[in-house]
Amino acid sequence: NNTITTYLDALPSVVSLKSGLQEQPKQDTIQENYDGSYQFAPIEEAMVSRAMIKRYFDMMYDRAISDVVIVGAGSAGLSCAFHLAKNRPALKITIVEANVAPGGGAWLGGQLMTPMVVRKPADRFLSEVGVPFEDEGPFVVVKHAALFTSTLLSKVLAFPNVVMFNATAVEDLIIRTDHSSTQRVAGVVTNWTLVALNHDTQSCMDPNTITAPVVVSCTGHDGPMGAFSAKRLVSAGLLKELGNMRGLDMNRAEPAIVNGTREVVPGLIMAGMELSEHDGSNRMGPTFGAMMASGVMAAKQAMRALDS
Ligand code: AHZ
Repeated sequence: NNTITTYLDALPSVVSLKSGLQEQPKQDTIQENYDGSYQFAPIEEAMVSRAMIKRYFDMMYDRAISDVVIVGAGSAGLSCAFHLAKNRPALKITIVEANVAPGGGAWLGGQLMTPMVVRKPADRFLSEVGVPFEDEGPFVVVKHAALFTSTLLSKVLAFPNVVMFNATAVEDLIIRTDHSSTQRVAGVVTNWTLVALNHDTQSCMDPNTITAPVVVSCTGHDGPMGAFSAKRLVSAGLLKELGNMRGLDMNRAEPAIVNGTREVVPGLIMAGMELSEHDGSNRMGPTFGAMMASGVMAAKQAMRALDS
């Protein structure tokens, strides 16, 4: 951390507001006027670059060693991060999300429709996060899925111990063999997603790593990027074959995902719809309670693993 800070601070200062900016107002005279005379505090472009670069690379430097890495910031991954960050403020929780926009499929409720259905008792998670809903008896409805996702995301990012790298893909797992010849996941291999998407068109672009004693994988069901860790476990010989997600059955699917949330290989906990590909369980379609409860379950398992 200090190395980077010192290096950046040692660069020749570019903050020379003397030339070209004399006509700018002094900071203490700046008013927020909406009468056509709105002004901003003076700035040089390099100040903006440095403000971002320093924080981003300080963050990467710090989180190269994390306590928990959560792969995928969909409804399961974000629910896991919320429960973990709230209950363990001292843990370095690092979320890696391949998409520019975190949230996975939880910006809509189903079939491009906006309301989100959550079966009880997972409505308790909504109350804990502060998301309002309408009670329909056995289930509740959030008026817009984006209200759930944006509220949860804002709460997760506000925890001081959470860092999120979005537009960053997990390309591989770090898999070590311990003294008893047990293979365990010890972190993730990452690349900016735009790099990950261009491995076939450019010469070798090596990745980066984040080590952590616990990785929680929540990359969703199969798709261009989904079920990432489940598929990697198969190609790495740690899982014989994918179970493959089965057809839709809400009543079977939701408890199977929540109760099946577990450490699938040492060091790797799997949650959310990725588990349906790993275990061969049903999909539930547009009901999101299991994603929240599976995320919470994964957080509890992560705490247990760290304590053991
Ligand atoms: O971008 C992905 C998404 O935000 C991200 N992701 C996938 N592969 C990644 C990788 N590195 C980093 N290699 C990666 N990030 O993971 C997130 C998965 O979110 P999701 O919403 O797809 O999954 P979820 O399990 O959190 O929620 C599933 C919601 C579903 S699907 C479904 C059905 O099809 O029946 N029903 C529900 C409720």
